[in-house]
Amino acid sequence: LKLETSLRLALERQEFVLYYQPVVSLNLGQIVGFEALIRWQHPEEGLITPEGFIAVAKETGLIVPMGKWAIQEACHQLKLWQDQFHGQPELIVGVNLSARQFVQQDLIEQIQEIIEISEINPTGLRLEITESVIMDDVDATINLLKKLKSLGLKLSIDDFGTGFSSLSYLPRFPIDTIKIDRSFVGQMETDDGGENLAIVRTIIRLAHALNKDVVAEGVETASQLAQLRSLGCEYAQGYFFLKPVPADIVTAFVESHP
Ligand code: G
Ligand code: G
Ligand code: MN
Ligand code: NA
Repeated sequence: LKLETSLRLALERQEFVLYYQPVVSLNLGQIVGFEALIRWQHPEEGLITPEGFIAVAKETGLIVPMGKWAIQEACHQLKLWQDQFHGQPELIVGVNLSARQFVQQDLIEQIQEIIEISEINPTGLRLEITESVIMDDVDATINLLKKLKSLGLKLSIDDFGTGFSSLSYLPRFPIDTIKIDRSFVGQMETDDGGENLAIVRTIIRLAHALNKDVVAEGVETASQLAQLRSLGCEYAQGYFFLKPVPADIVTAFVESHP
């Protein structure tokens, strides 16, 4: 079977699941939210990560219905967490939004409908958009981002630093959070010239100058964590804390670390 056909069937058969990776506050030492990441629970081959299928999903446009399902599923889960952890500091759930999803004519209506049907408080939803989405038509992008923001949700730029977006546009984007790409964090302490450390430091300063939160991705060691803390980074995610896991495992984790 062609992968495209298999993916189409998998969507119909509801074989996709969301895994969640905690985002941790470095000041509070607490989980402040999660990033939702799609997985394919294949009946014969077991759990398949997006590396194996996301490129084909993007090329064929299947990422549009898959991505919509992911937003619906993440909002359904967010509603459960908002009810269960009501009264505790708000948990933010981030969902990736691909370029093909971003340019759909009815994107705003779709997201609005998902928010209404799931009955979430939209302040707990964060859509993660990469720089590549943002580059094409800047004014149209800003308009669309403003409409998304008016739904009450949060926005982040994902994989920041890898897309060569013009920095001059950044202050005009109504985004809340900048996520530092894990390639910089991963090489922060190992490259000879210290370029990656310089990039991480610069992104953190830039984010703070623009009043944005900053999340470091791909933190794998205690030493990287200490370095990020000393640079004033407030939030991080990565295998050092927890790899992406099913919803019930992160629920148990939050219950035991109130
Ligand atoms: O979970 P990780 O393995 O490897 O995810 C790889 C990439 O797949 C992520 O960087 C992200 O861009 C993409 N991805 C994962 N889950 C989703 C999703 O629910 N929607 C979209 N649009 N992309 C996703
Ligand atoms: O591109 P995006 O940021 O949406 O996707 C995040 C990807 O990074 C996911 O595939 C996730 O599984 C992966 N990831 C999360 N934490 C780590 C980490 O500490 N190290 C590495 N190598 N990958 C990570
Ligand atoms: Mn992401
Ligand atoms: Na990223």
